[in-house]
Amino acid sequence: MSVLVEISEFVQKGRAKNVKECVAKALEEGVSAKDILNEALIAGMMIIGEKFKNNEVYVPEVLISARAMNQGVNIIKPYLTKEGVEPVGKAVICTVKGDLHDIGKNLVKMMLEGVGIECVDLGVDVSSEQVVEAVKESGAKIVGLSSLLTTTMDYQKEIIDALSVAGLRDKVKVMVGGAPLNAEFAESIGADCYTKDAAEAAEAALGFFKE
Ligand code: B1M
Repeated sequence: MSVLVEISEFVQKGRAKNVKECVAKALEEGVSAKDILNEALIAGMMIIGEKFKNNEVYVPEVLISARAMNQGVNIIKPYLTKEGVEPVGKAVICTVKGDLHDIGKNLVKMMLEGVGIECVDLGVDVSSEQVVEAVKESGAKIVGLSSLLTTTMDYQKEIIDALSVAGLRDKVKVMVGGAPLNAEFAESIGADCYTKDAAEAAEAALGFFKE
């Protein structure tokens, strides 16, 4: 069994200690941090997601797997985030109101920080008022919104509208993401960009700062 499959299986079983050991082993074997993230840690979480959907596992198992995945992420973090990169600017990032999913948002934050973007992380269940306030206070040039539920994705538009009402819309680029979204949806709500994963988000954000 390859070490990546092994990690994925330990994530699914929620075995944090084994995940950490195998991630360290994979790094020693020269497997890239990006492959460990995408092909093992996220891959394992996706399988749990499918099982959750089919009622084969329940909330506690999902949380235990998420914890195991995060322990693995902590080990590869220094490899994904280039140390000593010059700060390029600020972003406000959050999971929107009504939504408590933060694993993807945290990965996006980590990748943004990795390319030198300072993140003001507002956490989960975040209102439009909180976003507007944070943009005013921080002077961030990017707002990153994450939604994992079909019932919360429309709230992203409310945040964009609130930024317009506050006179901030043309001062920030709004980036959106999360499993139920796509580029068409992003366009329909007036976002500046949709990216499908954390690595793409970091690239796009960097692009905005270079514009
Ligand atoms: Co929930 N949940 N969940 N859940 N959960 C989903 C999303 C679901 C698809 C599962 C399913 O039924 N198949 C489903 C949503 C269905 C729908 O909306 N149509 C669902 C549901 C229904 C629920 C509850 C309602 C369940 C209940 O209580 N009955 C409840 C809602 C709570 C709430 O938010 N109000 C709930 C609760 C939970 C847990 C608390 C148990 C846990 C969250 C723990 C946490 O986040 N701290 C959880 C989890 C873990 C999941 C699944 C299994 C995994 C999500 C995840 O972390 N994936 C998920 C099933 C699935 O997605 N397959 C599911 C791994 C993560 C790396 O991927 O977040 O997609 P993701 O992030 C990706 C990209 O999307 C992208 O980058 C990341 C990868 O690089 N991305 C961005 C994300 N944000 C971005 C922002 C960007 C750019 C890219 O720019 C700013």
